[in-house]
Amino acid sequence: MSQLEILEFPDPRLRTLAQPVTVFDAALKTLVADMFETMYAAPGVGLAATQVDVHQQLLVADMSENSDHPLVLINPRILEKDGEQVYQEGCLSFPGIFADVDRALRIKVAAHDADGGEFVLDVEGPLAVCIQHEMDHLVGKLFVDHLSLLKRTMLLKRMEKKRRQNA
Ligand code: GNR
Ligand code: NI
Repeated sequence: MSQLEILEFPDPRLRTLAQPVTVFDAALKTLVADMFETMYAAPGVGLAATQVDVHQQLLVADMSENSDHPLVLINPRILEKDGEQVYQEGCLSFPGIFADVDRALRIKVAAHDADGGEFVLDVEGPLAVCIQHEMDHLVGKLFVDHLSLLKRTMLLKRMEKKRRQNA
């Protein structure tokens, strides 16, 4: 297993549209294992392939207390969504910045596992937030895109300042 490098904003590769996975082979399983290793080490609760510069529709997540409920979603698609929730989000591609984002409360999502089998997941609350956040990455969308221009500008300035202080 190996840890992968996580792209950070404003890397333009974060805006890439991911393509569907068509081959469910050993290389895909290695990628999934490496993404889990990268996510747990960060530490994070989710990771989209886009963030490790792999432009395929693949995401991993684990929002469980003990980090023992790994979820892999390949070629995920939303079947239903309803309700609304506001949750304070962070993103491994935006170290140190957090903001409240409005999303659906509950989603029903169909996806494939690493063996190609299809399943449907009905989730709500924080896990629903995480999956929506990761699915956004797969279409090149970032959590700050959900904010008002004013809020986004303030946060990005704050991030720049932190970056300069750390340099
Ligand atoms: O680790 C992460 N935490 C998080 C917290 C609130 C809402 C979403 C997330 S996802 C994030 C990891 C990440 O950047 N995934 O793309
Ligand atoms: Ni993210």
